[in-house]
Amino acid sequence: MSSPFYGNWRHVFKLDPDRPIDDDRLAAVCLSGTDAILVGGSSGVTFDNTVELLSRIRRFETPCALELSSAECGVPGFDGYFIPMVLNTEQGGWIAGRQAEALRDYGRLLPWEQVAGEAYIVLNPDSTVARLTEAKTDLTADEIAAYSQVADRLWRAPVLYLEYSGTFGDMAAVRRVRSELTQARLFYGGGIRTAEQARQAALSAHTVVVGNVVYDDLEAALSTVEAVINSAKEQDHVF
Ligand code: 1GP
Repeated sequence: MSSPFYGNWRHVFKLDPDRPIDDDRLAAVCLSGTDAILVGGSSGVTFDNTVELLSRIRRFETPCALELSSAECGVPGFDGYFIPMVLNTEQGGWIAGRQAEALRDYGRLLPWEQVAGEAYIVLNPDSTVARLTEAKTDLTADEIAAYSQVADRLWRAPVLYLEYSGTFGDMAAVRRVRSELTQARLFYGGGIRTAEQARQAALSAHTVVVGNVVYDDLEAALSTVEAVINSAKEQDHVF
């Protein structure tokens, strides 16, 4: 079987269609050497602002994928699509209900060979996504590991996403999750604002997602690319 579209990603910038980004900043992000741009957001994402952002990213060759958290925003033309599911919520709609509705209405339109389920564990109680999905974020390391096994071993989800959006997470917990995975690729995102944090995240997860800092400190954001790529090279050398 060939590698999935995200199979080699080590560093990813996540851009929110609902947040303005000027052409210079977008060019710097796309030309930074990152492996891909992930388009997604927790609120205010529409078909129109997603189309607009995609068309601007397409001036560059950087691969670009969409997190499809609402069916109406299913814009064609991305290199890949992730369908998020939140594991640690008691609101079943975020686990499978919304996804089932979307597939009922739009499933026939999806380019399935470029679609991957993305199992989220949401861990920052103050993030928009945690509030929106009513995620149970006060998990122990054992509980995080157990939810990860639900995704990896029971559901065989291709991507497990530890989401600390807005705050830098517990790298020991992230490393433990990675060490216990049998097949899923581990995405880490949340609070990366320096090259050193990016390096630590790259030592802990397979793929490092950098979001907010793009909008408030471009230089710092760009420094995370080299930090992750170098860390990945070191690990490839050691292992
Ligand atoms: C958000 O995981 C990403 O979904 C990145 O988090 O915005 O905190 O970098 P930050």
